[in-house]
Amino acid sequence: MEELQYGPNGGLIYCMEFLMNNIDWLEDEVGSFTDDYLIIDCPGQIELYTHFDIMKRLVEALGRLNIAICGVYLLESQFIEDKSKFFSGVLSAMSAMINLEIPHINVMSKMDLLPKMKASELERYYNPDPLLLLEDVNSRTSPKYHQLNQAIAQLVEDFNMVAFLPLNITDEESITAILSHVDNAIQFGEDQEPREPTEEVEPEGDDDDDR
Ligand SMILES: Nc1nc2c(ncn2[C@@H]2O[C@H](COP(=O)(O)OP(=O)(O)OP(=O)(O)O)[C@@H](O)[C@H]2O)c(=O)[nH]1
Ligand SMILES: [Mg+2]
Repeated sequence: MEELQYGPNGGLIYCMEFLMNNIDWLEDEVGSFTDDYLIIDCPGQIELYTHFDIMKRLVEALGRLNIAICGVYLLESQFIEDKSKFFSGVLSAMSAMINLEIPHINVMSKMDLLPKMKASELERYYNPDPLLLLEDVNSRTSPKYHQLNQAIAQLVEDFNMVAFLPLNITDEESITAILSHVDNAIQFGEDQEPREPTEEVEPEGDDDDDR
């Protein structure tokens, strides 16, 4: 950023372009993994997934290495506190799903930070209920926007693509549930040969799956 006098977003785009121009490097780095589970933590700037084709190109490059990919979109649970913000998150998730065209799951993260809510109320966020948006924004916006509000709610309903799995980092079961959804999405393990038992003794309680 200093050298080229870019701002944070410009710097990020430059980095991603630089990576794509040096994709051989990435291919060498990931090429030696087999039967492993790589987690690539991607930057949070939504433009990378919605305005540019750079992530799609990255996904295609990984696909050429025969890596099965699952996109995992994380939306923080705090978004629930502002319904418009929550639905903008839903639309971003949908946009990323449509652009990337890969198996995809959506996760509502940081559930440990959310004040207690009724399960039925939470369900309206896990499977986004467009009425939540309409009730809230219609009461706060001038009638001239109501048709637009309705159109956005309708879009979410018509596509019906986005549902969230809750992730509470303090609850191992919620982590296991997400992992199994990812495994299912990429059919992890289905095309693997049974492994030979190894001489090594696994530490007790350790998960013996290599991911
Ligand atoms: N309580 C709690 N804190 C979390 C959790 N996940 C992350 N944090 C904290 O939230 C802060 C921001 O971290 P992230 O949300 O991972 O965001 P980031 O990776 O810095 O930013 P982007 O990925 O670019 O959005 C850090 O201080 C984390 O320790 C969680 O599940 N629960
Ligand atoms: Mg991050």
